Amino acid sequence: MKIGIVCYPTFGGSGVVATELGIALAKKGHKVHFITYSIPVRLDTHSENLFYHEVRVSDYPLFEYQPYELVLSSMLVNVVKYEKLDLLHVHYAIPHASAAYMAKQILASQGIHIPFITTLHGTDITLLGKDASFEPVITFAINQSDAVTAVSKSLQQDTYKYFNIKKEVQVIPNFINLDEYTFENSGEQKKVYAPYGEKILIHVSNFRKVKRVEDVLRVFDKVRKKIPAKLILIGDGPERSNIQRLCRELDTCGDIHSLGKVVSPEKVLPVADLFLLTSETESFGLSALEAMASKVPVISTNTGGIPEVNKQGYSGFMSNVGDIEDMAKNAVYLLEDEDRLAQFRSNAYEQAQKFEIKKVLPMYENLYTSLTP
Ligand code: GMT
Repeated sequence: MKIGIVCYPTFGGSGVVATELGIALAKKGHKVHFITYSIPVRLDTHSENLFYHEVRVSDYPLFEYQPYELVLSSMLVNVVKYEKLDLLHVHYAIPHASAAYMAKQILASQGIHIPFITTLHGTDITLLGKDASFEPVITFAINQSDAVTAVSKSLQQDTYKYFNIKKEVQVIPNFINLDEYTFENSGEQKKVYAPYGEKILIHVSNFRKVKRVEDVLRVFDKVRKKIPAKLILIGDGPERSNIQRLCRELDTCGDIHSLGKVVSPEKVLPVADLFLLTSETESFGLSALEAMASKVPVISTNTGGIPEVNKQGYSGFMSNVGDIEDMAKNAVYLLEDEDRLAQFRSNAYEQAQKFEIKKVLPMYENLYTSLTP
């Protein structure tokens, strides 16, 4: 099959899922065309089945805002037509679903019929999409999609709640490729971050407000008062300066390793003893799944789709959003007992196995087959 994938090429979860999906499809012999504004960060595999089409908006002085969506639609028309694609799969509704709808209509006027699938990832529904400035377009584009998927039951329900959706929203969860988790040198690497055998807590995100990274620091501060510990921060984003300010205020900067954006977090995650995910809302929590695949238990909030991923008292613990005391208490409970920690590590890995790519990929392939002649 020839599949066009539209996504954000950045470190965000939707781009990661779209890229890993494309790579897996290419390995199975499908021709996969990525259509976006730069090479997806995780697209480091070279394959005769993978193609990249850059969407470049020229900087015309009349525009205060560049019309990316129109250029994307035109590019979709061209790629579908000249590469003879069978379907389009767009990740993150804004603005990809409406761009795909526009391309579909243009192509239909030329006698070319192409189905498009919209995969909803989270903030395109729970934060941005439901905002009045987007809502009518998003509702329309979702209803016009040939199929719609959401990455968790929670996101499926939020979509029905916030939008007047006439289509079925199918749940296809995020997935993980456990073959990428090799645990190479993690013992040696651990000493780099924690030379005196301190426990290591880790957080990975795009440092947006919704992640409540300040709570990560506050939980860490409480934990290190009880147990010698270090914190690794992976990622970058708008909250970084607030984080720096808070670590100075709490006097914890010396125990924090900020690694910035890391292309392969699976190479660092296995050094950690606990993963912290303090989000206000989270449709799934791919980063938590990546931690569990690294045998790292998860201390998280209980919001959105997180309970579908992190099992209370098994792969980790969940607390109400903002309940720093409870999160710190649960973290100490796990870190203070080696046997307990080892048990939770193995549970976390077992939980991650439920989301193995080989279980999830056929769901997408079946959907593709159902939409093509
Ligand atoms: O905000 C992010 O975490 C990035 C965002 C994205 O779309 O790039 O992630 C969302 O999609 C991920 C992949 O499906 C989910 O695992 C994340 O939970 C979701 N983020 C939120 O809902 C906040």
